[in-house]
Amino acid sequence: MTTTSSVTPLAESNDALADPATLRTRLSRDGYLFFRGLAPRARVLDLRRQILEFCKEAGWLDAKADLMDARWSGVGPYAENEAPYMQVYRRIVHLPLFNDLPRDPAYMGLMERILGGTVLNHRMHIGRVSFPNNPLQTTPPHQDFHYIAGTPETYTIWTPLGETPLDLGGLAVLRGSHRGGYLEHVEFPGQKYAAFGLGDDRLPHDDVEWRASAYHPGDCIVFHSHTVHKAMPNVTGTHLRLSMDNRYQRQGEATGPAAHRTHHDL
Ligand SMILES: O=C(O)CCC(=O)C(=O)O
Repeated sequence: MTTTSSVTPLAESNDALADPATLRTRLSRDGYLFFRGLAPRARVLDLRRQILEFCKEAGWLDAKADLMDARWSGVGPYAENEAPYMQVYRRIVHLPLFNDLPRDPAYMGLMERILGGTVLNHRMHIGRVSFPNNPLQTTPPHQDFHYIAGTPETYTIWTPLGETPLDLGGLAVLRGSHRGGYLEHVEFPGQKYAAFGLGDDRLPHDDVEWRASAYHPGDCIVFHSHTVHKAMPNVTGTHLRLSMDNRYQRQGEATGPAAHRTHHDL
């Protein structure tokens, strides 16, 4: 297991933003690109506020704390596919900003440079509210290709919706793990969402390394559909972690169902 104290920071690629060839070289070498402050910070924080309003109405937040602090009330913890979670999540998935933000010029422009063509942003946008005190319901190691299918040349952009120190449980990527292609996933009994993943015995071990950083609003990670990644557990005991995953590929290439459906068909 990756502990927050042992994880290697992600390499930043802001220096190559205007240089598509370097972006592609790094992406094909490492399986990911990490950018500080590339995502539209004000819109990211606006979406955080809108999601937290729903969390507050559901009683998940400490009413005495500042809304944007996302301080947990102690109700739950809940995870995706549990009824109280899905009642809130249905509202999140229908927020206009939740559906518009993934097509922000900052993301689309980046993906155009990387893909070198017209970009298709998948209709399936995924939002995550990760509770503390729920380590077993942490996103396990997996490759998005298992869930997305279509062309392997599909990329996820993971965006933290707020300050995300390591102990809040942000994303970790296994650098270099995309090189071996798709790996057979197994079902994890007891996992309430993202139930298919990769145990230690199925992960590549040569020339790979878990990487994660403390994230700020506006940061984002781009990774290949074969790059193994996972969440780190939210061990704060006190705060909710919010984030979003969006997928991009070249227009005209093979698509799987995720390109055309909303998450859970909500
Ligand atoms: O944020 C998470 O917990 C997991 C995100 C993820 O697995 C993804 O972006 O594909």
